[in-house]
Amino acid sequence: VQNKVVSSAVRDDGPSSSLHFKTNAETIRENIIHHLMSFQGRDPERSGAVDISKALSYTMRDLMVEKWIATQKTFYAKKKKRVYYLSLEFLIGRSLLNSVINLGIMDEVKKAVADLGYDLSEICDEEEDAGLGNGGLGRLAACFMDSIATLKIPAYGYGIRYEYGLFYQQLVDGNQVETPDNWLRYGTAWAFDRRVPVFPVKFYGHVTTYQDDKGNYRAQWVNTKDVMAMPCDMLIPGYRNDHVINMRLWTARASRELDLSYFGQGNYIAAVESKVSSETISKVLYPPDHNLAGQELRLKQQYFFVAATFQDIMRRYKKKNETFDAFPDHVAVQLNDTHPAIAIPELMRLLLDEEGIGWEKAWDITVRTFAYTNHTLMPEALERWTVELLGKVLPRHLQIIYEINHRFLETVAQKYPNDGNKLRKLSIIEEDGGKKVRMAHLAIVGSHSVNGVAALHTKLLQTRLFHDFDKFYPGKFNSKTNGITPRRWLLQANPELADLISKNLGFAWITNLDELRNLEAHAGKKTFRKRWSDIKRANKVRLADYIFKETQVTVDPDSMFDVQVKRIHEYKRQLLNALHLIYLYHHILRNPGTNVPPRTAIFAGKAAPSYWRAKLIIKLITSIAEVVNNDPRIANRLKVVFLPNYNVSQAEIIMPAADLSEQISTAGTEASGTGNMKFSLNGALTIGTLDGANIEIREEVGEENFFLFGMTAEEAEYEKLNPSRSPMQICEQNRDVYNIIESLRNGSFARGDKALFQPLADSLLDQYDPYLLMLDLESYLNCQNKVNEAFLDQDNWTKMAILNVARMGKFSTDRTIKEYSEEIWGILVEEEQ
Ligand code: IMP
Ligand code: B1N
Repeated sequence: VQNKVVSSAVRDDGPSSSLHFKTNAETIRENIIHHLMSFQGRDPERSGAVDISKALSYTMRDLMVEKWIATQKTFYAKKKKRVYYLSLEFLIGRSLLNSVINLGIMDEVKKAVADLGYDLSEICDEEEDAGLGNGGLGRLAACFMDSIATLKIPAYGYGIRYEYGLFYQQLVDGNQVETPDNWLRYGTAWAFDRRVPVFPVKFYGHVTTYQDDKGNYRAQWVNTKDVMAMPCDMLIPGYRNDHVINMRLWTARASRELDLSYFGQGNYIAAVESKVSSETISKVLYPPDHNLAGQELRLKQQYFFVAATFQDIMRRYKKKNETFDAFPDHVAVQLNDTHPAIAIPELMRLLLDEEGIGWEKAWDITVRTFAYTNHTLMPEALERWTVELLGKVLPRHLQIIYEINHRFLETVAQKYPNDGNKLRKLSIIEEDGGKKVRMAHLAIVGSHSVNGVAALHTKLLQTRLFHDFDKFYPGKFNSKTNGITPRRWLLQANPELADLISKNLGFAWITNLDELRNLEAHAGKKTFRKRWSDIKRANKVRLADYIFKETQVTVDPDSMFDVQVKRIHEYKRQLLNALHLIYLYHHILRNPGTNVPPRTAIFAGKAAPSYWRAKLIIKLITSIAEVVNNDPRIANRLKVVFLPNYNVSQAEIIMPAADLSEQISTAGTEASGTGNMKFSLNGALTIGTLDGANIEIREEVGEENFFLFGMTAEEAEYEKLNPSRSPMQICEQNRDVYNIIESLRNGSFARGDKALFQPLADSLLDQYDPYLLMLDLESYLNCQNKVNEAFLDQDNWTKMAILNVARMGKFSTDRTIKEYSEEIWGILVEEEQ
């Protein structure tokens, strides 16, 4: 792949200043050679791209370490309030090109690498993705880190250094097959394993009480099994501002290298087994998104990283403070969904049991410290731990949760006397069907802020899912629309377009995305549009080459690149997209003279390994591809491609090459979406529903530059309760629709196997289909017709694309992070001098 690298899009006002290391091409080259020899034992004359890639990464890290130390010192010097962003996922992707860009030494690095006989893009392609996340939630955390560093906010990311990230997806006979993502196989240059500070984390055991020296009874958690948490830091450079922050990712280590008590019993193997079992905690990322593993190991992962993180927070706080009164003035903790919500009882435990602070004061500190971000409305994704499991793994926390709930329900009872139903609905403990702890309720009660990730999502949290809480805590709920970092998603991924923009607008847009608005004035210029569409075409050629390399399918760069890339999930409705492709296939066969523009439908995304229906949807798409791509009557007017192993670096190739972005979830199901923003920022037009951030994107880019279809969230809700038409009726009334469904039943796409896709046909015709595919299908097909017509006028399409990009300023994570900072964390963002 030609991963072309930014050149003049990066300001040419020289390298950003460095302290110890000089950053000219010559010294960078010397450093690469030094790393090749001293750390890798390689002969520079016989080194390959892999070796150079690693040596260059170490060279970049050296540059960042100094800036990181200086940055940390400013935090101490200015006694700043610190933010801790707790997330079980950080989907970083690659770091080399990003660090070169953010350090502002592109030209020097390119020259250094060229002097060694290599092209920088080739070197960058050697890097493994750090895939420590499932999808949007994890990638958002990574974009946040970039903006936090760029805005110089005193913050840290905290998470787990999984040994295996999200599984590697292969397609075997069109079916998804998962293999382990062994990203650390050859080591990574970016992660610093540290020997200090190492913290013990307790599990199991039981709780006793004792009288402390003031005569107070205190709980003590004893007889625990301990695991050690070892820090591993990854550095995150801000964009050309000499500011470098870190993510601290914890690795599990046995509490003793080998448990000596086993040796006493002469049991060496048991000693090793016990070590291995402790270390499994940080072994692997759980792959289901929007669904619960419910497993003990997942709970242990959550507590493991939370407990280690809080010991680190306390250590740092205690360096400068004697008491805990000022804790919330110095520490803000943002919970990325409920995955780290066990932090709430953990902070209570530390304050009560370790510091001997009374309940009321400890609770006040806790609530003022925490803020919680909700990322989904899907009921099956709301975390609930059985009381049995929580009590076994974390007995003290269960006690504290019960006490929190008891006191909370008392305040509820005061406000709503004699309303048992209210108590049941709000309780942190779910009573029916085996007691469970509702982590979302715990997070709401234990935080001063609860935010949704787009306007509609927040409104639905307030009116549906957490309606009673919103009434009970007026003002606690707030909205923070997601964003993406323009550094990675435009400057890095689309260097040619970034270059064109910078040549016309200057460089301010890179850190102030609203500046893109000035592109509007250029949309009317023919020469500008020509340049624009040439760049889009070049990006499409690059993707076409990549598609050929990965799938051996040839696609036409002049066809419409119609793209849906995201996790495979019923609510995201990849199936709806597939139904349209079947329609198009039938349409072309029946009307060989039709003037629909040639289309290449591109899919990518992973299905959770145990989500058989999502896997069947992958099989359907690959099966449609097999039929359509090989049907000579279609004559290349429709191609279907499923790219295996969607990840961040693949997204960086796909986004710049898309013409049409498919954002077609059932209204009211996608909390925000962020892929939608990446496409639009790279000049794709969206076909989408009024869901998540689509609504705000459409508001910004203008309804005339957005292909809207389908029901609203309100209509969808209403239809579920009072269906206006049954899927069966729709099928009977519309010949095209009937033919689509029929082709799923008659084996047309299954080499004659009538049973294979029957479950999909059945779900479509089920009158209780929660995702309402049939009810939106006609509207979708009509809208796709409008897309076809619009695409025939290429010049106008380009105009619309330019206006999309020009109006995407709102969706920078710089704006999102400023809002979190000022409205939740209480930290004013310094304007750049
Ligand atoms: P931590 O905040 O203790 O994790 O330390 C992170 C980095 O901040 C250290 O490696 C030091 O470079 C710096 N640092 C730590 N403590 C202090 C301090 O008290 N004053 C100034 N800088 C410090
Ligand atoms: O978070 C993204 C949003 O843009 C998406 O709309 C939303 O679907 C996504 C359990 C999740 N919500 N919930 C998850 C991930 C892993 C897991 O184990 C749930 N992911 C989202 C960013 O706000």
